[in-house]
Amino acid sequence: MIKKKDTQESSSFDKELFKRSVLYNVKTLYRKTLEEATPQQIFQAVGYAIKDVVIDNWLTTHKEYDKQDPKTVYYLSMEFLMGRALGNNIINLQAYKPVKEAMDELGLDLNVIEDQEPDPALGNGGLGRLASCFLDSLSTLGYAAYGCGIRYRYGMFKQEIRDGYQIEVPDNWLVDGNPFELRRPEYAKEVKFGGYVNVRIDENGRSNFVQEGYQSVRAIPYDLPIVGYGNGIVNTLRIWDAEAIECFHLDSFDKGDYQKAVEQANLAKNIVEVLYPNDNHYAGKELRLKQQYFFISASVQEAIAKYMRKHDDIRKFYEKVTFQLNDTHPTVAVAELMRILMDEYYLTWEEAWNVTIKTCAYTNHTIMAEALEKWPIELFSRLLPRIYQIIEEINRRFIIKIQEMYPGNQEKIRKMAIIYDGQVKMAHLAIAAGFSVNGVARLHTEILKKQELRDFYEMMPEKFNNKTNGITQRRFLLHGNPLLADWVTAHVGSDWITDLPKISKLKIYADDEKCQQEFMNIKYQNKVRLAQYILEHNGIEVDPRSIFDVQVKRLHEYKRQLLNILHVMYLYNQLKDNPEMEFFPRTFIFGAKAAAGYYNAKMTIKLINSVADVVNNDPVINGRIKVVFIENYRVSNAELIFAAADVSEQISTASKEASGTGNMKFMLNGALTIGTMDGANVEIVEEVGAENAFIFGLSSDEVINFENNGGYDPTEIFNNDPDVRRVLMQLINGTFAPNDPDRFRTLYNSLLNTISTNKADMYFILKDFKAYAEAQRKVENAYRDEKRWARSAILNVACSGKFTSDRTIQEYVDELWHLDKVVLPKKVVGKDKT
Ligand code: GPV
Repeated sequence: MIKKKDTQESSSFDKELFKRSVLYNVKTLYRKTLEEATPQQIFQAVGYAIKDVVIDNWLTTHKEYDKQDPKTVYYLSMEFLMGRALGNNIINLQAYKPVKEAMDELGLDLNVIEDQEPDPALGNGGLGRLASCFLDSLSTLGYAAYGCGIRYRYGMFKQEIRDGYQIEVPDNWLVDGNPFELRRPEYAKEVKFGGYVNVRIDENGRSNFVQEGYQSVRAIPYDLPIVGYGNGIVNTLRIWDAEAIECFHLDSFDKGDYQKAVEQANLAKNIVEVLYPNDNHYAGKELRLKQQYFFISASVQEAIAKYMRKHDDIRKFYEKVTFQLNDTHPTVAVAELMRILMDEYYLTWEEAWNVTIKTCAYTNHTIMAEALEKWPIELFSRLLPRIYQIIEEINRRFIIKIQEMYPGNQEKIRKMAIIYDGQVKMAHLAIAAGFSVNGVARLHTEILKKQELRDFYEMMPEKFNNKTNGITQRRFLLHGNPLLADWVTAHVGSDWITDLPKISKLKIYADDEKCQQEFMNIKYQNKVRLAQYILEHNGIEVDPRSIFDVQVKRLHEYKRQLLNILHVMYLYNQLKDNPEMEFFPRTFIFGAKAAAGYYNAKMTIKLINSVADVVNNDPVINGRIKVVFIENYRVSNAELIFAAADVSEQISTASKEASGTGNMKFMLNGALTIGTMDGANVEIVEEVGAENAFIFGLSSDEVINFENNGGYDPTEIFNNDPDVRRVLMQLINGTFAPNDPDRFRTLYNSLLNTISTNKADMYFILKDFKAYAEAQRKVENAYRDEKRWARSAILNVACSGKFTSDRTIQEYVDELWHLDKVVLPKKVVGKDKT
């Protein structure tokens, strides 16, 4: 039975006013009529019209914050992978339908207009996207929050595929201007680098540490509005740009000044130039540390200045402010806070420490060893002399604490010191100087406690806690999959938009045949939509009746795209041997960017495209297997892809994926997971039931066991399994590279050769191959039973309630941040401009 159709929209949006505003903007911005304007210009005009509506709520929100003085979280992050703002802002203003109508009436297509917006891609992958989901939830739940980050001139590179290889193209996302940003020069801050520390006696006779002989840049904030869903709350994402500090007049500089001025101008230009495109990997570049200190110093300075505008006792800073560190990247914040408290507010070490340790909290996002940030002392102390001095003192005191707890135990100091072996260890600093250490899924947190951070957990168990990640259903269902969103609302009402667990009411429809058909029909339409995108962008025709089997995420060996494509090769061999065998047509869809310097990752992309060339064009296969690599995977096309997926590939080596969040987006859109017991997959299966997913492979305990005992020997599998051997030989016999049979030898070596690499198959691909192939057979059989499949898919949607970032944020608030809920006076809620 279908319930009454809830309206998902506020009725207060003034459509006529909005239309006039768009026309006015086209005129004043471009001196054009609508007919003359380019699509990009129309986007800008619509963007400014929406910003106009948002601005009023933004003002009201901050007036109210001023009145109510709520505690505020500063989410400090090198990355915010926001995705497009226009559609999301319209959704959260509850104005999608009137805006769409307004556009129709002006003869415009809202989808086309949305497509003009460049994806703000100020992040790599999961970590940056999580930060963006968190901001959406903070506003929607009504908590005062700032996201603080960097306004990179170039975000994540654009990926082009040429001849099957990835080419990186600069992402000049600001060329046409960003209608949503607001430059705030009145909040500019100076940030100092280099020089040396001196002791000076000030006018009050106090001896003071001062940095001298430094270079500095001016940090200028740009504010982006973060619109809450239907509640009138607008928080701020503050991203910092760098400008040169003018310190000389052209007629009065000597040679030294000129040199310095040029250097400072270069420093400013370089600092915010580009996002480092490494995911889960630390490269140790000096410029990266400069970026970190740049945005942290500016953000901490401003947080303190803002606090002091309303309060007089800096010693109680922590009562009103929390700094959440998104991984170790912003960890210099603890030392910068200490510096300002001591050097500028004259707090004693003990007083400053008491504030710092109650203000800062750290989230760990990986156990991958190569991601751990360790800066050489030489570099660190040269670039940040005063900050280094403070970290030395934090370290000295921390070691005393270790010794008190473990007298005479040198081993503990070796393993836990913040500065050791010529390096500054940022994770150790973050753990020692904060009140909380959290992992991002239950399994991940347990591994942190038992393995990676075991010594710290034993010493300070009270700091450790779990916050399983989540995603925003506003972007990834309401905006990304309007057909399914409307269907869900028609059946269970619209509460799920702000209360996702309510979506569990769908369970009663899982066995309803009519609902099953409706669901499969919506999925089919979404597959048609994606097939069109693939045809337009890849020139490949895919059959929307085939199983859409999707792996989209950063390319990384631990995520095992290689396992997926090796399995495709295996299926191809089977069909070639036995063309008449029963086989349900399947489209294998990949999307992934590889870090520019990551050879194996880039060769995996080439392999996927090479397999695609052969398989897609083989008449024996006759379209039963299609392989598609979607170019330039990013937030905007992700929304189309999740909506169209039947199968969600979550096949990381168990223990390696801290949480994963794509897994949740697929589930919310009714895809079934094929995956390992890793990260949040564990909790997904717990919610939906093992019978509605396809779980395979080694457990994290088994993987960790092998690792602790020197790995395993893949040659045995190679020797005894002819299917595996055949696939591996095809990597080096030219099957997919006829002109260059050695092209994929490095990939082959990574799986087998213990000579050229010191460990073979570090990610247990061969070890898990058989189990994966078996799980894939189960997928195929399950899909043949359409009713059963639809039932499972509906149950995936219905059981996704736990994985909203609203739940995650509420846990952070309740257990760590203790923010005050802000409610706006009734009359402004959902109201647009007057
Ligand atoms: I550290 N993550 C990421 O995207 N980039 C990084 O540099 C690091 C972690 C990811 C993890 O790999 C995911 O498992 C996790 O879901 C995500 O962070 C958010 O916590």
